[in-house]
Amino acid sequence: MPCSVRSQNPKSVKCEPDPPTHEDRICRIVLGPSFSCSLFGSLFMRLLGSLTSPYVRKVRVALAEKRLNYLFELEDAWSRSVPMDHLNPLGKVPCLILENNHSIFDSRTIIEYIDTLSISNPLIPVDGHERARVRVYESLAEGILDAAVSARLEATWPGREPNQRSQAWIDRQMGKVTSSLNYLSKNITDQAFFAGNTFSVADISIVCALDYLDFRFPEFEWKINHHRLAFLQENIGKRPSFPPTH
Ligand SMILES: N[C@@H](CCC(=O)N[C@@H](CS)C(=O)NCC(=O)O)C(=O)O
Repeated sequence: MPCSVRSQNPKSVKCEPDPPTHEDRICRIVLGPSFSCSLFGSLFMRLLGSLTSPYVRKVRVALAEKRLNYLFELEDAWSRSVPMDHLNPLGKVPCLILENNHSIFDSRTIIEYIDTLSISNPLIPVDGHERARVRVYESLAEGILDAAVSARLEATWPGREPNQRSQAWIDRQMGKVTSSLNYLSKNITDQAFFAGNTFSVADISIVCALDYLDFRFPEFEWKINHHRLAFLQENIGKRPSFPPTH
């Protein structure tokens, strides 16, 4: 059962999340089997992020797969009044703040870290070749996201005037997305997961990247040419860790 706690008043625990507002910072406790409200603020990792960031989503899915408790603290990296330089000098989310207040940033580094926290559901294989394959897919998915986010910002970032936007830049970035999807389609096999027979961070990263394309680029009809990718996206996306993060 989800629980939400307003950061201004940590004692008021409710059982239904409040609708997020830009003014409010809302902490949501993501419950695991060993949850106890009295632990609030002392033992939990905190994940700073927004509900729409695909990079944050990757981390949320990974935390769910690893069955780890954490506090989810809504943070809009684009409209912060207080800088987050002391947490992540790049001013980006996701940012994971550990119980000792040390912060870890970049979704790939965060996922690598949380994979070490429990032995259940390993996300990154130990073996050299298998590990490299999974990490290449993870990097490719990250590249798809970086290109798609860059194209979207070029088209929509409010800090830019219409005559400062470059269609050539957008086309260049979307070209990277297209060639990455072609590469994936060519290289995936008929196995159940993107990088073989075992669920891994490659699946988290690719499904989150494909879902982001569907969310932000509904006119980009990539599924017409990539049936197998679309099938795996749908199938893997049914795992219980994915739907609550949509
Ligand atoms: N490589 C980073 C990318 C994170 C990222 O770009 N996050 C976006 C949110 S979708 C952000 O915080 N952007 C704010 C900015 O660039 O100022 C990761 O994987 O965590």
